[in-house]
Amino acid sequence: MKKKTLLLAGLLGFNIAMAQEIKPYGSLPSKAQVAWNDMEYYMFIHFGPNTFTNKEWGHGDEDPKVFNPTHLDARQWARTAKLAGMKGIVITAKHHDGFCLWPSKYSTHTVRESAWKDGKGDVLAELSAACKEYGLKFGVYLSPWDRNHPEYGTATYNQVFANTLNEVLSGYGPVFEQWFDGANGGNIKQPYDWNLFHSVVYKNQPNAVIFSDVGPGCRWVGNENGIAGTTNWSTLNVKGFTPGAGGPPTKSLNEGNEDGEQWIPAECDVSIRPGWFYSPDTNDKVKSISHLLDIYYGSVGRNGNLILNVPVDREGLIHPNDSTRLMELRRVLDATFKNNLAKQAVVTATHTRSNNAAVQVAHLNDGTNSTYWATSDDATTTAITLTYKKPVTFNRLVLQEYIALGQRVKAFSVEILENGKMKEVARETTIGHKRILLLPDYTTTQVRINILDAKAAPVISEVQLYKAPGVLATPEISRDKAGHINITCASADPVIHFTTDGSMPGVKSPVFNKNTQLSLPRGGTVKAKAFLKNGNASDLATAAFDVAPAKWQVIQADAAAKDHEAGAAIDGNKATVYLTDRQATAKYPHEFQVDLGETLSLKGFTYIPATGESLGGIVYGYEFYTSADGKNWGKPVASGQFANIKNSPVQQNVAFKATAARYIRFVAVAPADAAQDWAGIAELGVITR
Ligand code: FUL
Repeated sequence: MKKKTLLLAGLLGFNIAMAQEIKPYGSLPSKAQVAWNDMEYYMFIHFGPNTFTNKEWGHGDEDPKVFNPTHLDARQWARTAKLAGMKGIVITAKHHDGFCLWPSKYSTHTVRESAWKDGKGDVLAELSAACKEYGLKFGVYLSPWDRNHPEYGTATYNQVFANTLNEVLSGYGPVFEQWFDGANGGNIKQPYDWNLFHSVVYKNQPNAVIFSDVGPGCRWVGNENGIAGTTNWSTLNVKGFTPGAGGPPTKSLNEGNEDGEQWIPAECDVSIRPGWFYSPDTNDKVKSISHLLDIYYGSVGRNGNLILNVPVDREGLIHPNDSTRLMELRRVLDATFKNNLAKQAVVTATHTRSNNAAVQVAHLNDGTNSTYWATSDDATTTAITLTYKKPVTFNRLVLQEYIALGQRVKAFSVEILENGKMKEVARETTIGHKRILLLPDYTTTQVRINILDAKAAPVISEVQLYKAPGVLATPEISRDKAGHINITCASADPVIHFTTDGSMPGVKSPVFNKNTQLSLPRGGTVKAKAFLKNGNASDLATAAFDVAPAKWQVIQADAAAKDHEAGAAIDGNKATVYLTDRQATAKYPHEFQVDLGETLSLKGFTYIPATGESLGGIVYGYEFYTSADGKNWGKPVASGQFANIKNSPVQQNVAFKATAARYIRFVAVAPADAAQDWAGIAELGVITR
């Protein structure tokens, strides 16, 4: 080995002796990207005026005085992230409303103009110090789309944004990730100077990973559900694409591109609540453990990093409902990944690369992904076998590639020894930084991983096996049109206990089973928990209902698409949807009128869009009218846009000045997706409480 190459290998931080003997394959990660992938799980914090105004996209004209957290404690955020097992925090330094969480020189819409700490506070200073104290990495989100800045949309704005960036990236210590949001829901078009923005990032923070739809550090995964594709390449084709509306197709974002031009791994962003910002309306809607586990396995388990948003509340704290859930999740993950059963196995492989001290079969189960095993260059199919003296029971398989040398594996299968024969129990595609397979319990003395196809000699750093404890599924609470409540649980044997008085259900609370008659046609709150005989309990499910659509009737709607009749919008079931006729020539606006069957004091309405394969028709612009007689409607009681509904199609709650009415009219004014002329409603509801 030449001295120079050795030095190079050392400089690149690659693994010890002779690593250069394995030729890197394809697009490669930088050292910063490798370190970033190792972080796997970190916190997103959305915080700003929206926290106080119940908005998802502020308009930028909010009075900065609304920003006034009463007990802001960034150390509590950092402590929570640390205890949750997260490795860093990324905060919305500036969201679309333009409000800066630090006293920026380049804006007059900042914490300085707010009521908080008499304008003397600086959230970024407090958070970066707290992250340092707790050993967490610190990252920043800055939205180029700015609905406040007077220069937005003019030739000078790009420099304003660059100055703003420079201020943040030079003022608060090391930044591990720079999050650039591609969203732009406004009418003013501003061509962004991405080269300028990137140069500011790299000048100040050469190790920062830059997030956008096209990286260059990491990429948006194509949805806000936190779920990557089962096939997930960390490489992406970016030529011809730009961040935001000009981004690559959703499938590429979700699955990457095999042999893509650049190393741009997926980051899965999702909020622990339905919205990105805190709202008191969502205190009871923190995602369940079952849901969060699906997200964890769908992101970290599929070669993606998970950035989980935990919105800070109006006090300036992480709400106890969110932190409790994070700790419950941590307990489950710790119990799952405590005992690596692969460590007790004798590991063998069919093809091991020779004459390379860095390559060892023993590295496969040594518990670290900084060492590896590999085949010789001609062997792109191979098998790794774990053999046990006594049978082991497992239900999770973790595989990791040594990504510093590129992503290589294209297909693999898993077999176990059963009755003297090998039986295939899984067949999958990519691995990347980490792949976790969820399997039923298997008891066996031999597990084999067959690499069926690879771009080049597989370089695997880890094979791990675990036995995850059973987790009781969170109960699901639903209510039908008439107001009858149903509570189910996906786990087999538990007893479900519930309350309707707001108290925590315990084993002494009433039992819910198929004979239970529970009806809440006028609304109410149901809390439920599942219990096993041994005392184990699920996490808490809560559902708050308003008036049921028992007496409601559709009095006017557009022609409906086949199997999607108008009644589905008010049947209490969000799985059935009303879609206007997709073949029809009728274009926006679409109108929908309902007779509530009685006069109610209305304080707002709710809209759940139709999502899922081949549905769409998500409404963006809306008007909402009320009437006492179904004839005189007057001016709309509410109108506007459902902010961020395209990427995050969750229930929308719109409040308006209380009014007594028997008839309601929802007008879909503009679509979220300009290519879709039809409107869809999974459920329309009213707010009376
Ligand atoms: C989106 C934004 O529009 C949302 O408000 C949120 O910040 C999310 C993380 O990114 O593009």
